[in-house]
Amino acid sequence: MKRLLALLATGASTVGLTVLAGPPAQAATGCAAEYTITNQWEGGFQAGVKITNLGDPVSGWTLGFTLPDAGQKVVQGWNATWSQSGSQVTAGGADWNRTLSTGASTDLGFVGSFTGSNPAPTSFTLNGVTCTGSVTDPPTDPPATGTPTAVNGQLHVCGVHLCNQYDRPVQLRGMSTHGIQWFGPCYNDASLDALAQDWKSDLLRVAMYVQEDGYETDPAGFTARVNSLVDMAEARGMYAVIDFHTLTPGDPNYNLDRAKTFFSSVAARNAHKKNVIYEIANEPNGVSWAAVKSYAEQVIPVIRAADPDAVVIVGTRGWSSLGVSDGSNESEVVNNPVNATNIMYAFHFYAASHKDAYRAAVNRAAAQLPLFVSEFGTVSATGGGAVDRASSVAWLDLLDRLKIGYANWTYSDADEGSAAFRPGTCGGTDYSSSGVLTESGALLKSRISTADDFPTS
Ligand code: IDC
Repeated sequence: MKRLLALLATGASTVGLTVLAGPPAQAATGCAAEYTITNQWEGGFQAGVKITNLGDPVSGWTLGFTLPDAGQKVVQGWNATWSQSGSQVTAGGADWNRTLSTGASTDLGFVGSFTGSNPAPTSFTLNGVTCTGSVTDPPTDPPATGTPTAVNGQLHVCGVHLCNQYDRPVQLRGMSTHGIQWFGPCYNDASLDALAQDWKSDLLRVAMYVQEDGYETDPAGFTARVNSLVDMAEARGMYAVIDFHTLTPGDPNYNLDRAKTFFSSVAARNAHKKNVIYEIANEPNGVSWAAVKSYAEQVIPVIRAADPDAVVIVGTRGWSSLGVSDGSNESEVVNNPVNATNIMYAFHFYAASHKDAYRAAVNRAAAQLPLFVSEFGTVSATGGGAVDRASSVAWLDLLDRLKIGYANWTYSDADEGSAAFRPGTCGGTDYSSSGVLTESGALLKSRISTADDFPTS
């Protein structure tokens, strides 16, 4: 709305015009549509339409609107099947954005022509229902100066590193949620303020289990919850790793259709954000690298279609051990990499279980593959037991030296050694005092909160 008001005040040309359908403060029902003329020239223009489903989940949709001037025509559109009859325009969902969960958005657009004036349509329908909802404008104000996302901006893979907007390598250090189906109360404004401000965390990994009472039981609800955590991280200047937390069964192809549906939705909804990294399969296990690679090569294009520039993390064989836990090693990936750019490979470890042989593999692999430690624990691979301080410190020193980013399991109050908070913490409001931390939490907070080294030139 800010942009529309500014435009009316200056009487500028219609380029950049944004019209929100429906009164902005109205209760969210059904759908919202945001129409933006992104470019205009003599007799022609380009427009984008962002639609947000504010009603029940849909598995197919048709957008309808009227072009107000008789001379306005859709010439060619994208991200939907477009047609026009008289002044009525319809756009039907494409394969990859046909499913829209509650709260999900997708962006489509077209090149048009006009003969007289080029006014914006004023009313939109989604599956016949008039869109009266309002969407919050995507944040246009950059996050507070000095936050990880403000300094680094959109990330990309450069060689074996993760690079920032200055094309310089950065190491992101942060925490992973526990399963959001179990520990939802741990992720609120107070806990995320503590993570961003006290811990000075660069990232929040959002672990969305697919099984174990996770995504498969309520796709729309979990998609909305993930999106809201992405927003909460963004508001605090942190990156968000969207983790499709497959674990049992270990073959990610079991969840291939769910992954396509989920990622088409979250990628379209978050495409304009700079803080999102997609992790497409937490820990493949009991499955060949070839099967994991095949899965990745089907899911990555779905993400790219909606969000072309985001970094994607691919899980590896043997619970994301680069195959080491299955008696293999990184050469299976080096010799047969995923056919995609701007990707990293996941390496996970639990310090009390995985020691020198695993560190040696990471040390070797880091010279050849972009690695991201999207999950690790200071304890045993069960997630419980005692903190192995010596092994944890050896690992963290190695990751610092190699500039490999990491997320620690877990920012939760689970009753297990890997949790950062003592049991019961999430029932209260204090996430900051040292008394709420476990041994693992205290160690990680002390490591993560040291000054970042983010080059800016
Ligand atoms: C563990 C949790 C535990 C839960 C279990 C089964 O800590 O509370 O009961 O999962 O869902 C992983 C997995 C991660 C595991 C963790 C510890 O990615 O889901 O969490 N771990 O076992 N890989 C290696 C260890």
